[in-house]
Amino acid sequence: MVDFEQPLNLEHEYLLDRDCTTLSRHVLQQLHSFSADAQDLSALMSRIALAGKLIARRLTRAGLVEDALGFTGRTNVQGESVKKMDVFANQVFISVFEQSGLVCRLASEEMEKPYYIPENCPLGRYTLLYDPIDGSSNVDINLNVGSIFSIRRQQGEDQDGMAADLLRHGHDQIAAGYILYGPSTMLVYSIGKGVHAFTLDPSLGEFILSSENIQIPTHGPVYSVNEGNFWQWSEPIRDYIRYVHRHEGYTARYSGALVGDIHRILFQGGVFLYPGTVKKPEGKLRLLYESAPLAYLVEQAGGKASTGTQDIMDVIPDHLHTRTPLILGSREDVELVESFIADRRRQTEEQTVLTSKG
Ligand code: FDP
Repeated sequence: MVDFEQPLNLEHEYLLDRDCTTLSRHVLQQLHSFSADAQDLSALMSRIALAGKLIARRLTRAGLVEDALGFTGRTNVQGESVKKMDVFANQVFISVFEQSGLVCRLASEEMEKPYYIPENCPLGRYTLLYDPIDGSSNVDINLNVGSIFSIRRQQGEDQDGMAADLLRHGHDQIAAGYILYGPSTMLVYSIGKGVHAFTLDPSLGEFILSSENIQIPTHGPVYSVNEGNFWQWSEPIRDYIRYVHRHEGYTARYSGALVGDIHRILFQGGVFLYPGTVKKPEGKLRLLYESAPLAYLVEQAGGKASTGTQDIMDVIPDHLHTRTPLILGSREDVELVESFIADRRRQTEEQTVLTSKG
């Protein structure tokens, strides 16, 4: 029998409320609306979450199922060897959006040209840009990997199928985020209203809100870079690395998977660098489905993303798979790297003037 004299223990209500903050509910709460646009965004995020769950499920059993690990023997448009998991994850994103009426076009690292879902195109005015498996060198050794995504509104009819409307700056993104496949699977996203992290509860099969309004510290101890490339970098990047070697309070962390490294920096501060090299000044990372979505997230969290001389969000790609150098993380740390680049540039200019004067 209920004892009405006893004060109610409401702790379980709080827990229940927390367990109920699913991704789709969170999107609608953020937009304070049930408008068609809000419903679209909520449905888009739910489909991305479904892709994340399907990929996470395959990754957790990858060592046990046939044909999950290893290379396909093919190379992609970037000239990189394609892994079986890359192909699987790429197809998962396509499949979850088929017959959704949401996404007309998908563009990814694994496909030379955008992929059209014609039956969605009369209604679906959105394009999904994504890197299905980021950090794929980690797949075969059971270390963390991720998926990166970005959503843009389709501009115009794209009659020739060349997707010229995608060759625009990162401010056009209406949502972006990543899924981290680590000890737990996490989805981190922004729709331009802060950055929020969800953890997959496998018993519910749902992403549940775990951190809201994440703010990246203005400075952090971590610098995350492949130092094996030291002798291929330009002098200012080497100057910066020499600086952190000679000053107390810095520590190196580099996992080989961008999403994992950025996730650490988002929560604990620091800077991630994938600079250009003397031979490849454009660097390795792709703007539209790697650098721009992560820049959008980090800026929403109060951080900064730069090529070293320009904000990543302002860069306009000249083709779908354009690459950029990437320096991203805590505002002060990114600005410090930029200052090394600006100093060298100034010195070189002064030197040129002096030499020309004789
Ligand atoms: P990967 O090629 O394994 O997919 O996206 C490219 C990426 O991984 C990033 O995830 C990672 O940070 C970087 O490349 C690793 O490149 P290096 O091996 O050259 O350091």
